[in-house]
Amino acid sequence: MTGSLVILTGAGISAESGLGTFRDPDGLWAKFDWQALATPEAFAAQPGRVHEFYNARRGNLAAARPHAAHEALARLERDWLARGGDFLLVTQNVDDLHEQAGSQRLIHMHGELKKMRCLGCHSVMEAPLGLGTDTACPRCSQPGFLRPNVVWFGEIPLEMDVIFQALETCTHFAAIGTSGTVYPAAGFSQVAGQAGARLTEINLAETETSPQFHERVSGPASEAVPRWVERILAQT
Ligand code: BV8
Repeated sequence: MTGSLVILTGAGISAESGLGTFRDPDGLWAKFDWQALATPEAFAAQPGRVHEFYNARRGNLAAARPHAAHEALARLERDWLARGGDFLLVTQNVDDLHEQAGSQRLIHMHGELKKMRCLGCHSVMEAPLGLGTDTACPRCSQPGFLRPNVVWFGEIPLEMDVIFQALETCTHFAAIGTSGTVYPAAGFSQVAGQAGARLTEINLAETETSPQFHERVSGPASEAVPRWVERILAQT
């Protein structure tokens, strides 16, 4: 019986692709104030500054490539589905490294850095590297209505109904490269645990949510994730 697998990833899975994490000592929130850059209030107050912050990250992402952990999760999805199991990868990350590695059953609960949304016509489109307050919407031509298509603090994450439905019926849940500090994602292990799922945490270090997990796999994602994927495929 293969069962249903839900995997949650965070910034730690992209760290070895050269993208910064948020709360490590050299992380983004150590250098920038998230309250001044990653909230709707910040965007309303200083949209140009917020655009600059996301343009710089979009530029970094253009040069980033997936590594062995992203590839292992794409392989796990293919093999797990081929065996008749159910599979969902939920990422808090706004990069597109999971897609680049071939993952398809994927939800970006915090949005996507390479996309922008028009507050005028509500279209979601690919974002240019240099998005600004004067950029006109390619769909409705209105200038000044475009924002990064990411979920800021205080905003509702995407596809929460699909995510909770999967968590409430899963048999395995794994959290990879996330500090377990941002909700509602940090509460997912509890929901899966209440459904009787086996809980695995893969991380370089202990996290606030480590005590909730049945199993911990320690190490950098590029080594720990392929090792875990081989093991879980051998077990089922
Ligand atoms: C919501 C997108 C209601 C943008 C992000 C007060 C005011 C306002 C809100 C709140 C408040 N108090 C609490 C809240 C709720 C708030 C929240 O949780 N705040 C925290 C700070 C307390 N949450 C929200 O506002 C969310 N919305 O609650 O709406 C609701 C609730 C339920 C249902 C419906 C509606 C919205 C949160 C989304 C914010 N947007 N990002 C952007 O990217 O700029 S959050 C940001 O943090 C990223 O998405 C990131 O992914 C996420 C979590 O961080 P991590 O991914 O875990 O990264 P971190 O750096 O923390 O940790 C890295 C980990 O990797 C570490 O453990 C490290 O050991 C490990 N690691 C490092 N290297 C490696 C590694 N592991 C393996 N290998 C390695 N090589």
